Amino acid sequence: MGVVNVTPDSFSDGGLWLEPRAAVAHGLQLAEQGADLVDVGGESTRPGAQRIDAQEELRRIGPVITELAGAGILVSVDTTRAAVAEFALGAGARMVNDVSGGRGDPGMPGLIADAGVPYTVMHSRGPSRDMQDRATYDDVVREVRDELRQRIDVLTEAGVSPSAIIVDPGLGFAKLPRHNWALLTRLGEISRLGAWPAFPVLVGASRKSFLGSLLRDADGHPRPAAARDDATVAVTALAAAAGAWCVRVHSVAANADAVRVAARWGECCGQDRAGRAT
Ligand code: PMM
Repeated sequence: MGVVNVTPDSFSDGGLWLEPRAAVAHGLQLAEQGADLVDVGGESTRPGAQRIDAQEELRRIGPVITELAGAGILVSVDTTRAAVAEFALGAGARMVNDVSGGRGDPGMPGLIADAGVPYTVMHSRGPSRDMQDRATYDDVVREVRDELRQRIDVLTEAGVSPSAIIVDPGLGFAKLPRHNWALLTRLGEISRLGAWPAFPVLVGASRKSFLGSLLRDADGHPRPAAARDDATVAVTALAAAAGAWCVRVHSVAANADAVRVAARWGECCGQDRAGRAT
């Protein structure tokens, strides 16, 4: 999944794709580089971000979604608002990616049930403005699983089919670096939530600050966002090999290669020493 942030203030690419023509060209390029999906968002969710209104969100993403969908690209809309999701689906988007997991708008579960589209339920703990204040866990994997399961209960009670649900641990959303690493290294547990069949898992590690902290320079300065793509590719390979269904990334080409390597790796795990399928 390639990312097109039509925002002035996203943490790694804010302002680059604010002009619709630039955003469309970028989305087309991501698809050419191997993205199966392009995720278009109009509102930054960086820690501390202030909200914009729905009209402004629609003004940013509407023309971009229409053009990309018209060009045959599988578009996902990154929004927490049911009205924006509904408009985006009307403009040709085929998936909804909701970083609030349906908590941001009580109308979202009903809309997804009616539209019958795939829906990414991301774990978070409230608005981006002050979410890092809520990054307190005794056992982050258990608590994220419990909180995702509660969201899934609300969604299925509203009529959303479990087969439409994709789950996402929400790296960096009310999480400290150690929480992100715990979730990444225990991805299999995120996909199995209660009695439901395993859900596909989406991972959004691309360029996030926990990678910047890992790659601090000798003076202790975090690696800047623009120089975190190689580390992102490493996470992609490991997450894909661990069974992730999708990785959401800013820079597609190398990540698409990593996904293919991981797929081959997985196939070869079922081989004997002579390379024959077992
Ligand atoms: N991260 C961001 C935005 N949307 N959606 C999902 N499903 N998962 C994520 O981890 C996620 C997301 C923030 O990153 P960005 O500002 O670079 O888009």
